[in-house]
Amino acid sequence: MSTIQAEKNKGKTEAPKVYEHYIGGRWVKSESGETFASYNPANQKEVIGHFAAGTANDVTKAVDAAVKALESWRKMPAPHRADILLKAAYLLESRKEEMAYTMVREMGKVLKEARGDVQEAIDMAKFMAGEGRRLVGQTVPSELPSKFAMAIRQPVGVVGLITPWNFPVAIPSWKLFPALVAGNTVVFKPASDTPLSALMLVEVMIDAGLPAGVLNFVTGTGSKVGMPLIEDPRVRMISITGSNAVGKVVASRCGELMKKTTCELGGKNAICIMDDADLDLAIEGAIWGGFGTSGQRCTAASRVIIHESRYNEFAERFVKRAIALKVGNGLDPDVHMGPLVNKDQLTNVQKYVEIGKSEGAKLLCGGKVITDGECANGFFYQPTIFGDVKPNMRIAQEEIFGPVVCLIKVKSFEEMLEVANGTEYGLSLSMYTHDVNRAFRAIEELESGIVYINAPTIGAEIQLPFGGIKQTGNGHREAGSTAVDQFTEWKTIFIDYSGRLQKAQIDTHPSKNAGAN
Ligand code: UN1
Repeated sequence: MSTIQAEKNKGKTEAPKVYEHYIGGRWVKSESGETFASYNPANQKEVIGHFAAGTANDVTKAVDAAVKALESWRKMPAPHRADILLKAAYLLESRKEEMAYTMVREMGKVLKEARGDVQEAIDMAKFMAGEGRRLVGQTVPSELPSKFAMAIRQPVGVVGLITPWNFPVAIPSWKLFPALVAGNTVVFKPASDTPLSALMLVEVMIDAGLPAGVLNFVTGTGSKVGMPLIEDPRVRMISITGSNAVGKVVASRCGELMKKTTCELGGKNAICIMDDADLDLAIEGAIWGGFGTSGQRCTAASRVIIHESRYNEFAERFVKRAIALKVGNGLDPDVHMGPLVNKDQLTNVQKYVEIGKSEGAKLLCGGKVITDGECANGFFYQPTIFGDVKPNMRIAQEEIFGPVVCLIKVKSFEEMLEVANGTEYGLSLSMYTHDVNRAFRAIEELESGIVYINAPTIGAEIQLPFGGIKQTGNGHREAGSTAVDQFTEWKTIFIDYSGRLQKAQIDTHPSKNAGAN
């Protein structure tokens, strides 16, 4: 099942490979015997591979294996679990190029970004390996003498990870590595658009020495694999990154089942450009934030809110830069923007562009599917900018997840904050200004989990919490040490070594004898 072999499949003579689930330490076929294909979004004629179409029974077997492996895995000292993660970090480094290349073929982002995606997983593996020697608990003074009070972390148990296609290696790593270092066992269902990138991550974990059953991998649809995973009572937690619509279905069902759930969902992020901003810097930031990964990031800067005194200059120069972006196959080093991931995404973007036009926004550039030349067989869309967008238009409120940026003109700093905060999402907001007072007010008042000053909304580093408020998430953070919070349960421990019955709240010194005095 080597992926080097898969790379060779690019050759016209060899048929694309068939890949299997990984359950209980073995590669196994789907019980259904059926497969689904993954295609290159830059060239639909290229099949990346065939993958096992999972069923509820496959999920049951994966959970069986995860349950079986849990006892010894959770008892392995965390620093030893961490050693496996560190080994995985080095293996990821050695396979970085191969994985990045596969990722471009599988989901379309440009090679530099694909390398960044794998790098994010490498960083996360190293960071979480360090957590193996921390997994910090609490020790506090007791209110009673000869009594010790502390709280420790314990694994949640078997956890289900459901991950998206836009960061096919990085996002699984944000979930998988903290889950493993904390002593959980895992059933991992990757997005059906990017099963091979995910499978390569699984191969790395196997090579790093993960014991059988600790990580189980089941490919297939949300309804046939994702839902049975959620429904299995032995799965104690679901961690999902995806759209709001799917996140709500998952969170509601997990709520009914009293299952721990972490949802990392949509965004409608904005770059704010004040009158004193460095416009050159802001334009480069808005290009990277809006069109990086073809706008398919939950952190994408899909709105740019500009002070009226700079609006015309910004709009003119920004449009010029966007038109100059080269769109094409992400493997071509001259290409700035790859395709959208699939036909549905393309249709969705096209739908929003029509909505924008009908709402009265002014199409400044783009707005079309690209069908000529080397783009003929892929899902390519022009970098698209709407001007004169009103904050309440649908294109300025709803997540489009494509290369479409809305320009909104405001009159003041206060109005800028209000517009930036005026969506149902709260992931990433950015402010370009050189006024330190405004910068700090923005930090204080922007309603989002992440704030950037003089940088775009994308590109968070892994050593700090990642996530959002409002409709973006359900109150947790991935990445950083905070990721461990998701994948552990607290156990509070009191050790009384006084040799007598001591009653908290009642015996407490000095009020104990208050009545007697
Ligand atoms: C996402 O868009 O789903 O901060 C994740 C960033 C990346 C991760 C994005 N490090 O843009």
